[in-house]
Amino acid sequence: MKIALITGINGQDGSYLTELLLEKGYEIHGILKRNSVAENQTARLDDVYHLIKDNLYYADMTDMASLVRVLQEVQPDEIYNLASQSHVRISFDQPIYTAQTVAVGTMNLLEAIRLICPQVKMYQASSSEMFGNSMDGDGYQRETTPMNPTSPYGCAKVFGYNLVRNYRNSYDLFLSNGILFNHESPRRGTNFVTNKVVKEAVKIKYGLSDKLMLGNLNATRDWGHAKDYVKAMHLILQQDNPNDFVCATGVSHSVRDLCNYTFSSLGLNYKDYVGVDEKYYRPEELDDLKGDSSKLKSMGFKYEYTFESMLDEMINFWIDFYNKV
Ligand code: G4F
Repeated sequence: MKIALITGINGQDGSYLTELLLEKGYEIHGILKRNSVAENQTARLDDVYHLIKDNLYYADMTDMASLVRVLQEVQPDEIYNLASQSHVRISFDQPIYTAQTVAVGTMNLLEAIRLICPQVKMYQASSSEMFGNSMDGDGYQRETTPMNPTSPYGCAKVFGYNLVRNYRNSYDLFLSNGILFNHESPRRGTNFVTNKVVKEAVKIKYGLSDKLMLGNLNATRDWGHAKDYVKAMHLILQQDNPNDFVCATGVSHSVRDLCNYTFSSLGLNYKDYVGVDEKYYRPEELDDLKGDSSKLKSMGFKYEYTFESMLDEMINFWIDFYNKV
C-alpha cells in the first residue's frame, strides 16, 4: 500500500485528491492548518473523514519543525504540496504572509524532504498565475512560456516552481511541478469568481438577493474541473522521471461569459443583476489565460468535464443547498 501525504488536505483540491487516492488503495495522511471553527476545518472531507481522521496532523508550511515531525512520522512514498494562501487579490493585502506560506513554505518542505525522505516523489502545485500577461504568439501558455507574474501570489509561486527545479537538478530528487490553470467545483471557495457568481445567481433566482457586484468582467480564464485536475496530479507522480506539466482545457471564457451562462441557465439576464465595484479589481490584472496541455495529454491525461458541465454541477449544488434551507 502506497502512503501519500497531502499538505492542504482540507482544501478543494486536497479533498478531491484524497477521494481519488483512497479509491486507488493509498493510505492517506494530511496536514491541516488550524481553523478556529473546528467544523470548518474538515468540512470538505466529510465523506471520507472516518477513513483518515487518525492520519491528520496540525502543521504549517511556515513552521519547518512541524513539517519535519510529520515527515518523520509518516515516511510517505508521495507528497502532494497543495497548501497555500491561494487567493490572488488577497495576496495584495497580505503579500508577506503569501510569500511566507507559498514561497518559503515550499523551501521548508523541500529542506525537510532532503533531510528525512529524499526517496519520496513530490508534486508541487504550481500555477498559471506565474505566467502573468505573457503568452506565446498563438495565444496559449505552455511549459516554455516566459513567466512574468502580476501578483505577489504569482511571484511566490514562481519562487516555489524554480526551487523545485533547482532542488531536482541539485540533489537528484523526484520533484515535479503541475502548472495548473484555474480549476473549480462546488467545493470552490465562494470568494473565487466562479462559485461567487453561481451562488449569488441562485440566491437571486430564489429572491434571497438582488444584486451581484464583481470586478473585471473582461478577464478571461481557462476553467477546468478540480476533480479532473487531481487526476493529473497523480499521473504526474506516476511518470518514470520528474518533469513539469501544464494542465489546462485549452478553452478560455471571460467573466462576462461565465455570468451569461450561469444566469441564462436560471432563466435570468445577467445584465439586470450584475454590477461592477472597483474594490474587486486587482492593482495589476492578469488579462487572459489559455493553456496548452499537449505534454500532459501525451502522458494519457483525459478530461471528463467541460466549462458548461462543470457550471451545471455547481448550479445544481447551490439549487439543492437553497432548496434545503
Ligand atoms: O476566481 P479568481 O479569483 O481566480 P484567479 O485570480 O484567476 O486565481 C485562481 O487561479 C489561479 C490559476 O491561474 C490559481 F493559482 C489561484 O490560486 C486561484 O485558484 O479570479 C478570476 C478572474 C480574475 O481576472 C478576477 O479579476 O475573475 C476576475 N474577477 C472579476 N470579479 C473576480 C471578481 N474575481 C474574484 N475573486 N471576485 C470577483 O468579484
